[in-house]
Amino acid sequence: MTTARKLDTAHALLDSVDATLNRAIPNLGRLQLERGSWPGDYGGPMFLLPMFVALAWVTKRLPPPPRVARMLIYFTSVQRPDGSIGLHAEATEGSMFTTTLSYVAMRLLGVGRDDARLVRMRAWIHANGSPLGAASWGKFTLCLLGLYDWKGIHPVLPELWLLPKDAPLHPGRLWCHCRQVYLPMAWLYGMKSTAPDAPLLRELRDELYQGTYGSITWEQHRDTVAKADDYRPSKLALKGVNTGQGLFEKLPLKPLRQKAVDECLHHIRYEDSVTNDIDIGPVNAVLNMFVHHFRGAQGAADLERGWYKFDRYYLWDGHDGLKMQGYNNSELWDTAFAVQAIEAAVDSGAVQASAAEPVLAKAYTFIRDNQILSDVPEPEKHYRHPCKGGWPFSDRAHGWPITDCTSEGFKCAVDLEGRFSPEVPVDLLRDSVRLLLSWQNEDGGWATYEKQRGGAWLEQFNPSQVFGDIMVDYSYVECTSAALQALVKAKQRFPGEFELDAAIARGAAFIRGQQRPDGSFEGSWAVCFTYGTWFAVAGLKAAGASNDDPAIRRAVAFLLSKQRPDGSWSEHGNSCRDRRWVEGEAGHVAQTSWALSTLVRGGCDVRQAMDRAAEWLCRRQESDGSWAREPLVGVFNRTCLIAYDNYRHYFPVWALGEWRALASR
Ligand code: LAN
Repeated sequence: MTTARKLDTAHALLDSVDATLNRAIPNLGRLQLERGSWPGDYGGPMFLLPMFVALAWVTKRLPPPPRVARMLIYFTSVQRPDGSIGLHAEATEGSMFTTTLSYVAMRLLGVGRDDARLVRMRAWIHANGSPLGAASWGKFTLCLLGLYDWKGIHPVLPELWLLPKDAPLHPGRLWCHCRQVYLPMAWLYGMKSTAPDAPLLRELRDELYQGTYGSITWEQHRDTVAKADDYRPSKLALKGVNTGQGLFEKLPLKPLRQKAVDECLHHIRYEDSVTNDIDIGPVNAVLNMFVHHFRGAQGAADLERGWYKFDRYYLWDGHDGLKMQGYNNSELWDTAFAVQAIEAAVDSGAVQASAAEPVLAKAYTFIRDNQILSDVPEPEKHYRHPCKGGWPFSDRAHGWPITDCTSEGFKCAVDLEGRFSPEVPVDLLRDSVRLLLSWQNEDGGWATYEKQRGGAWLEQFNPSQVFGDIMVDYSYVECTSAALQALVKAKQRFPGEFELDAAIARGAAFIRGQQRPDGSFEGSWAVCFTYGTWFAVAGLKAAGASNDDPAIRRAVAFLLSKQRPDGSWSEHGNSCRDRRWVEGEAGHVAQTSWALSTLVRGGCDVRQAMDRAAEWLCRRQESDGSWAREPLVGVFNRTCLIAYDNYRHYFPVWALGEWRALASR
């Protein structure tokens, strides 16, 4: 190519990136809610809606027919060609756990046993065993409905909550999500809470177990698990503990049991109260309500008060039907990223500041109004870390602060300081810094909600089968990078006020230690290596790494090796499950954005690779400034994908903004 032609194409690309950004910002403005955040579908996990339906049926609160019809559309749209339902909406194989629960849910919603969808589901269940092979949370849910016998699951002892606080197996040491799921489970198990029998349940027992229900030797099936549900097979250590728990369960210790379930109930009601009944996540949102239902008249007010959360927060009517979401929403997280993306576009010179101002103003309001202002009452007694100054993933009403959400919220609050009023009070910014420092783990990294409280050895007792790494709150590359970026900002904002250098150095060392031999970093909360590498490089750069730092060079080389001929990147969701790069089917906008952004920040010297990525992102934009929906890109606990519906709207803006700043230099 002649120099003149090269210049022409370079200009053409700059023009096209500018046009793309100037369509994307108004699009973000259109999608923004009045309160300043961005709404989005947070579906994906397939065990949630069935659990909700089971609760609605047991409590006689089934939704009105048009809503039921939308739920059935959801089950229909995610049913796999072989008749099964996967662990998440886009799973490449069926799961006994979710297929059984979905089957039950559709029947409870009024679908007849001869319905073609159910016939296919049943055929899959029987061809792959029976509900005896469902993963433990599936069996547990079936127990609540009387569709599985309590004798057929390992005990979930409420007495564990009476152990001395320092005991290695005390639930207070567990990752808060795990703790908050097993808490209502312990109450429900302790009480063996089961819905009263009903004709429909008798039919279901027949259909699911092909008439054998009465003759099952339940105790023998505690460890029975279908192949597809056995991601983390039970370890010997767990088997030992389970045998011990089984013996304990046989002892006649009525007063102790009462004391233990009362203790559990105290913590359940506390969790409801500090989250405005939203609860930390979707599973305890449902299980806590089951508890209140089974408490009878005593729980009626709690159930009544908590019920509103489902319609308002957890149920989402999306493009593929009505589902239950994985959290009450993802608004703080989305807003913080949208702000940084828009800032990058403006800083690059492509977008007029005035075009972005109204969007940023509203977003700032949302970030300000959703910072957590106080600690929960008596935190230590309830195994809670302080909260004041933190930011949640969703909103203040939810109330649980998270390390990386606090970091992203803090970064935005500082970046936009002085531009909009009223402002985040400076003392609350200081509280965020203190909180971030208080969360740093001994290994130098940051976990999700709390400091790591138990050893990794606890993972041997993971009873879930379908999820990996749920027992303790480990340090993660993503959380650590976000915290580092925030602390570096804190250093500029509050010079000399905090001891930050050592924390930053230890955090950077943690990230370095996570690099794989191929130069990549594994992501834990989105798919997968493009995400982890994006965070890792951002963290190392913030901590002062130069572009010729070998860790950065190797990360960049890794990404270059994965670029597709069309300029994009694409990782299949199974990368997380298999813990290795699995190439996706088609270029992915969010992943391409993370990769492009990493190349720019990492000082990639292959300009052509970055230009092809930028060009690809521009080409993929729709005429209204949006990007089309793409495969699920969020993940948790290695196996379960979850939607981040707004990633496609702001990550390309961020990456193109950064590319533009570099290209016009
Ligand atoms: C989330 C959502 C937010 C997410 C980020 C902040 C994006 C991440 O950087 C840190 C981890 C975190 C907080 C996270 C952890 C796992 C959650 C809570 C979820 C993916 C939403 C739903 C999921 C929860 C565990 C689902 C219930 C299932 C269990 C195994 C308990």
